Amino acid sequence: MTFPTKNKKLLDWVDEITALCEPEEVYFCNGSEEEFNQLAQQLVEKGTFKRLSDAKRPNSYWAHSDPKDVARVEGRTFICSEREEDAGPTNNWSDPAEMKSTMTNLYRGSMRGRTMYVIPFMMGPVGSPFSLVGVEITDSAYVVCNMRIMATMGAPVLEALGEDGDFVHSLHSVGSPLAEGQDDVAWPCNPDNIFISHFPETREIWSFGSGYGGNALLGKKCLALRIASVMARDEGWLAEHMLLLKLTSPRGEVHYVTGAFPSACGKTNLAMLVPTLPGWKVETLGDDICWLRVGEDGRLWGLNPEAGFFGVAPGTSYSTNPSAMETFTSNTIFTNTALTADGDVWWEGMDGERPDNLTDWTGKPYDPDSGKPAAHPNARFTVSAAQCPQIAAEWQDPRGVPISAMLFGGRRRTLAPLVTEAYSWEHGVFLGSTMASETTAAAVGAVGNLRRDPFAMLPFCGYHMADYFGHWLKFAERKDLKLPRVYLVNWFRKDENNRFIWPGYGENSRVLAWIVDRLEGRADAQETPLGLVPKAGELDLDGVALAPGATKDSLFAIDRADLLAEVEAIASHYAQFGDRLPARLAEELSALRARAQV
Ligand code: O2Y
Ligand code: MN
Repeated sequence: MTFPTKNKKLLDWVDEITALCEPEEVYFCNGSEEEFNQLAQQLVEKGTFKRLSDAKRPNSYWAHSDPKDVARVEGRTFICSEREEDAGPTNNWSDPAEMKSTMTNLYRGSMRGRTMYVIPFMMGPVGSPFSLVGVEITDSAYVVCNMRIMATMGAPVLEALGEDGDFVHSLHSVGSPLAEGQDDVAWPCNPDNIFISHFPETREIWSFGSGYGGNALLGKKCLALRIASVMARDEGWLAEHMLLLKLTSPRGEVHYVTGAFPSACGKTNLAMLVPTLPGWKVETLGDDICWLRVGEDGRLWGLNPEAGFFGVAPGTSYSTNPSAMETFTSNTIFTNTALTADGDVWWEGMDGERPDNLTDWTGKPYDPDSGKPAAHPNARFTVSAAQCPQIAAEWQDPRGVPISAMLFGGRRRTLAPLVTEAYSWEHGVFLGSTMASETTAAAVGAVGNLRRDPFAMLPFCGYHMADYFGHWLKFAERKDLKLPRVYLVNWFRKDENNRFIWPGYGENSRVLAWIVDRLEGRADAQETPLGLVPKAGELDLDGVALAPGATKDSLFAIDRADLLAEVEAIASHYAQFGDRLPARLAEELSALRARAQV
């Protein structure tokens, strides 16, 4: 067999995995459209894909997974650092040699009867010194099709790799070998043996048993966050779970803003916001991941390493996210949505009435009286970011863009004001390290539980979380830097009748406008124990539809008892880190306690 590369490390690795996994054949992906179409057609013939109506959604496909393989699985995600203490209390740790031994046994013969695909891919734009090359070996054609949308594949990657370039070894098997003559299923997987393992010291990813999303598209959470966060620690940059947007004011001022939000806080909606405030413009650069490096000008420059969106479909509509709706009108893979009788997709929260005669996300006729949703709550669309009508022209600028402000957010019924500005970078790190969000039906755990999710990185930080806090704090030691300002936002405050006070969506542009006014030195702020909030009249609330009877105070008031309870909750959150918690964060907590007691 001849492969289109002379890279010895890659050729040797392909040989090694071929010998281990024993595929029927090996196919080296070139990333072309023709290749995508051929694989998609094969998936249609196998029953994994159904081609949607070309009149409704040209060149688009629908897939539904095994019901036991529908989401990222945090409980089966491992950080296999040499020393357990380097994974920290928020990660599942396993000894790397033991994990490799366990998984080698699982991989042995795991691709029998299947094609093994070799996918050279790049995270980040071609030509950027910051882009990272990986090679994913997988036995899933569904993964190849999704990876082609989410990352750069093909000739430019092999060129960047050269004859002796290194790459992140990313191995994936659905773990479902086929015996001679055995019929395949539409969604092969091995849900009883799922392992999503990361070897941070050797920069390797080994994934087994799941064909779904972040478990299987290894460039995304595994490489661009877990492995990249370790590289970033070692090399002095940041790999963050953040959206990236461009904001232009009516005066023509341009500011780039990042935002870290836990699941179910409307991150993709914010990345594609359509402002209600006249004259303001938001353009999208990324909806999930941002890599940040110090530029020659001392500013942090942000880059979205992904080429596409793997977004949650349910709840997306022309009223919540018109840009997303326009993005996936064609060339899209939908997974675990419902299917309409006329060959289109549907989900709960889409505009209009629910159509009759749906096929539900399991592939069965939908029974509206079942009380169950037709689409899985974690149903997804995979689509190229280039199709987004508000994508910023510079979204693939190899240098990235200079960041003016960072937003941290969460879903909090009480306490957290609509917007709070951090007193300093260090205070911003404190706000990030204590981020929390109330869980919804779409997330793990009981509904309404407060889950601490520092920097929205709880499932994605590839090393000890307290060391990660320390890494963020180090940026403040460099006096040559012009760091972004940090803001905590909360769109989800509720009144005593359990109604959201703030309308959110496009109205969030009012908060962004205040932030720009702060950056431009035009708006005053008022000190509170939690940080700086808009002074009376500084946040434009003209014509905004707050919940009945609500006022600005309903969005900003800080209840003393809630605050004191929060101080103690943060103290117990921090306790898990023991001596490894940076002293500066303990000081920030003491300062908050003192401010709360005044
Ligand atoms: O793989 C999944 O089940 C989805 S998780 C996901 C997908 C896209 C963007 N973000 C996330 C997340 O959990 O943060
Ligand atoms: Mn995410």
